[in-house]
Amino acid sequence: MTTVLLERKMPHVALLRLNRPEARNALSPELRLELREHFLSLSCDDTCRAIVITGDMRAFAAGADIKAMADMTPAQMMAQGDEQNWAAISQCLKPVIAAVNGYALGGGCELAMHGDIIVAGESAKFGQPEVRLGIMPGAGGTQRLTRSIGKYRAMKMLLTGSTMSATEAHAAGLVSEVVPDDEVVDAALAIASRIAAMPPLAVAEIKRVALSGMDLPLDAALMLERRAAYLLFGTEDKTIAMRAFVEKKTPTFSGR
Ligand code: DAK
Repeated sequence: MTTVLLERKMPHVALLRLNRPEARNALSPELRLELREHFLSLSCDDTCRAIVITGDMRAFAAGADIKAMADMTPAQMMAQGDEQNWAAISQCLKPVIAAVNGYALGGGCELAMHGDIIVAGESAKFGQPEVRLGIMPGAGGTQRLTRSIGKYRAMKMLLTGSTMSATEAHAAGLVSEVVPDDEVVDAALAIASRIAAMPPLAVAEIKRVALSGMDLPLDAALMLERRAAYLLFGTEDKTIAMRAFVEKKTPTFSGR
């Protein structure tokens, strides 16, 4: 069975649906591989300018597949090379919007945090319950959660395995927008569609600089920003956009 479904519902937007509803979309090794293949292929697909990733109404994803991990040794875990699967997502320069309904736990919460924007349904729940299984997050949970919501709220979740509601996650800065449960995917697609209408090179540079800059000292990050900003003055889309503004027309971007 295909564990990740790709839908193209609107121009330039790809929708990836995790498809293991019977296992609350637990991230099996097969699913992680399929996800990686989709991201690698969408990354170099010029017809895709934004990616929405979602699960179903009960679960975005309930984490790594515990049944598949239960008997694994450290060597087997390492041999899986799971970091390559996650890198395909984190290194994708197309904006990624996570549309979260239901549970986003463990690797599921980490997957949502690989998104640039997180849209959550009112009933969504976020958490890193790995500690209860005697393990810990391994796909960025201790780092991305702490950087998103701060040490004290993150530590409470990481050390107790407690969950956060969508409203709490929004207040803490983990979620971009909370909407009624049945509007989550449409809201995410609407954001993706707005982004897809922007000049793609500008979008890619903004994503690259915003994310890379977060890990740099401010001076270096500002330098990176300036260089990228200068670079965009050389694009065809900058000329198209500024001319359209002056002539009061709607621009159509070339992606060059
Ligand atoms: N893995 C496998 N199966 C799962 C699952 C999971 N994470 N979550 C749910 N399922 C399965 C259940 O076993 C059940 O299967 P059957 O019994 O029907 O065969 C089915 O999905 C329905 O689950 P429930 O009956 O429990 O459904 P409920 O709606 O009552 O509860 C729940 C939903 C999500 C609250 C509950 O299922 C639950 O607590 N699930 C486990 C959540 C969890 O602990 N997640 C963290 C997993 S550990 C690493 C990278 C990443 C990671 C580790 C290392 N490296 C690179 C080193 C990540 C680790 C994790 O994510």
